[in-house]
Amino acid sequence: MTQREIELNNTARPERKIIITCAITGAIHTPSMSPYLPVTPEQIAASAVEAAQAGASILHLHARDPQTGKPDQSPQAFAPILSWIKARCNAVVNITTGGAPYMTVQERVRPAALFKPEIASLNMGSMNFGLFPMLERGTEFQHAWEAEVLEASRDLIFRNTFQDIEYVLKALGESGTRFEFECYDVGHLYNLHHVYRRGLVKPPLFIQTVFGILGGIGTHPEDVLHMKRTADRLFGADYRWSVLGAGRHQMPIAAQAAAMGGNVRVGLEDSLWLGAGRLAETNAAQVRQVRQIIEGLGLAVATPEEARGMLALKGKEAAAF
Ligand code: KMH
Ligand code: ZN
Repeated sequence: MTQREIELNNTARPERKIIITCAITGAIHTPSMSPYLPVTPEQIAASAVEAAQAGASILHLHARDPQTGKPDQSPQAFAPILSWIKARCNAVVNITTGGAPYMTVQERVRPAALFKPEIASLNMGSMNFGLFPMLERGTEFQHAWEAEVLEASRDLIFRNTFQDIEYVLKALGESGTRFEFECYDVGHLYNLHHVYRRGLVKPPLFIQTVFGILGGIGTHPEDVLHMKRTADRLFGADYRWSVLGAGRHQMPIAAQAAAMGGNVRVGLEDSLWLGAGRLAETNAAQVRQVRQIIEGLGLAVATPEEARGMLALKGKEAAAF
């Protein structure tokens, strides 16, 4: 494929639809940081359905302990969320295998291995994952674990070795589950290229380039360009590009990528904000905001069925929940 064809493939064209992923609750933020962070299974599921109604075609899911709000990667924590969502909307379900950075990969993979969703996340490299700057916000924490987890991130490696990556690929290999490849820095694109060249992952690769995690690449427009150019060079037409900007960088980075024909991820997992100093009250509010940006650019948002086609997914009924 020529450079020109690669550019055309990953550049905005009127017929190209943009996939909005919404990451509903995650494991980065803690309940005391925002009263709007969904915590219980009912809150997570209802917020996800609302985000889908607003235009998200993919729902990226984590679960939490309903009493403490601590990330909970047990399959039992996911089960009620999954059945509620499946009964109420047609969106693509994406289950995290990242869990929280302090969990083992064996623990992290369990819900996706059991429920065999259309998509699971796959983190493409080991890294520092510094959440401790959020201690400086003066939040009054309701639960002891919140400050402890943030503090512990000073000396924590989010472990995703080649062995771990292959472990996840093997655990989900037979399920037909495809991946959201989380790439937090340029080296992660090369790690993905390594497994791709070995034939362990199949195109089209859905690459989530992540900007602004302390330990990964920054949030400058040049960082976004560099990740895209590198992915273009390594994967050509064999990938679909998506972006996720952490915190206040969420919308500017989504706007930059959308203008370049990329797909976007929003949601309270990645940012608690809707504007400067203004907490987002729902996930749907962020979806509506990014949708306005996309449509303001003269582009269109993909439906779940269009997203399934673009990413070669197996279909909602093929999941095991
Ligand atoms: N929290 C994000 C920066 C995962 O769940 O596998 C990336 C993420 C990881 O969503
Ligand atoms: Zn996640």
